[in-house]
Amino acid sequence: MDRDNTEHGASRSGERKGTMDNIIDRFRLDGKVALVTGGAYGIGFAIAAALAQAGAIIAFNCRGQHHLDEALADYEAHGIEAKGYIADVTDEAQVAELVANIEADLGPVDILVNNAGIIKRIPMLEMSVDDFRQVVDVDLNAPFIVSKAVLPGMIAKGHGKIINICSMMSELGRETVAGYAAAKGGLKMLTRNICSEFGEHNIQCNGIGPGYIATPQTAPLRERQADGSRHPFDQFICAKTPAARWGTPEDLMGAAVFLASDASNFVNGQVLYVDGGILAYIGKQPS
Ligand code: NAP
Ligand code: GCO
Repeated sequence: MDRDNTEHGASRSGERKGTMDNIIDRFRLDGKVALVTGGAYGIGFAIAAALAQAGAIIAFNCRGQHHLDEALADYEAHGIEAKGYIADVTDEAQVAELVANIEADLGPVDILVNNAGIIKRIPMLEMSVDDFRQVVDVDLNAPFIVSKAVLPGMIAKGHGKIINICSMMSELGRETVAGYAAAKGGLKMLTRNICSEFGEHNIQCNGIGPGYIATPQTAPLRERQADGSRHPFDQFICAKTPAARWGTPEDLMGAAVFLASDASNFVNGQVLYVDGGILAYIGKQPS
């Protein structure tokens, strides 16, 4: 048997050549329809912009006309042709109509980013059950609802990508975010379950776990104090993060394109943490 042949008669160099071709092309999303929930601003907007730059056709939703109009103007200003829809992701009927409208306007959804999310920062003993339920409804029940709505189309097409925007709170807790941590922990397991149930249909479901990202959601944690000093939480996070900075929505764009593309077809059920290293670090010793 010569150097290039395996016992199965296949040529090793042939195998190598097949897997090495066009690796950059495997990150392209040309012609793929992507739905980014909550894509009007923040992390969702940045992820939608990244998928558009890779060639995807963008659909996004939010709850109100004002945010929709502002978002459409922002997408246009970035040279991105996006279709926006008003839909509350916690409402199954609105989600069914959203997906039906997207399919009629653009075609079946190839890529779903479950990004829409809220947080309520309330000490647990002061948090009402209703507050807890509202957070779980948006951050966990809604990804289930929207995933269920797009999976039949993905199965019919023989491929699909679902990306759930998890969190460091999929791994860690902290005071005042009981509902959020419970929901994001559950979202990590929903990610693994969708992977398990639909992998045989060539559908990959993975999560992105952002660290602390500067968006409207975290603005209260970065507000300047009355004396002009930095918010204590702002200082805390920068000391806990090896990158010594807050992340930006743009920091998440590469991970989103990777998990939405053919480059990740054998990656399934994983959460990719884009956190500046915070989850790996005990934190800087106070000076
Ligand atoms: P954000 O600035 O508050 O944006 C949240 C988006 O979700 C908005 O577009 C909002 O749109 C939409 N949304 C909320 N509830 C909705 C509902 N019921 N139906 C439809 N859309 C809804 O938050 P962000 O910081 O960009 O966070 C985006 C995602 O990343 C969330 O899942 C969040 O938990 C997660 N995350 C954020 C960070 C961070 O540090 N920022 C870190 C880890 C994970 P409307 O309000 O206009 O409807
Ligand atoms: C908080 C923050 C975090 C971030 C993010 C971290 O109050 O602790 O809002 O929860 O949003 O989820 O990954």
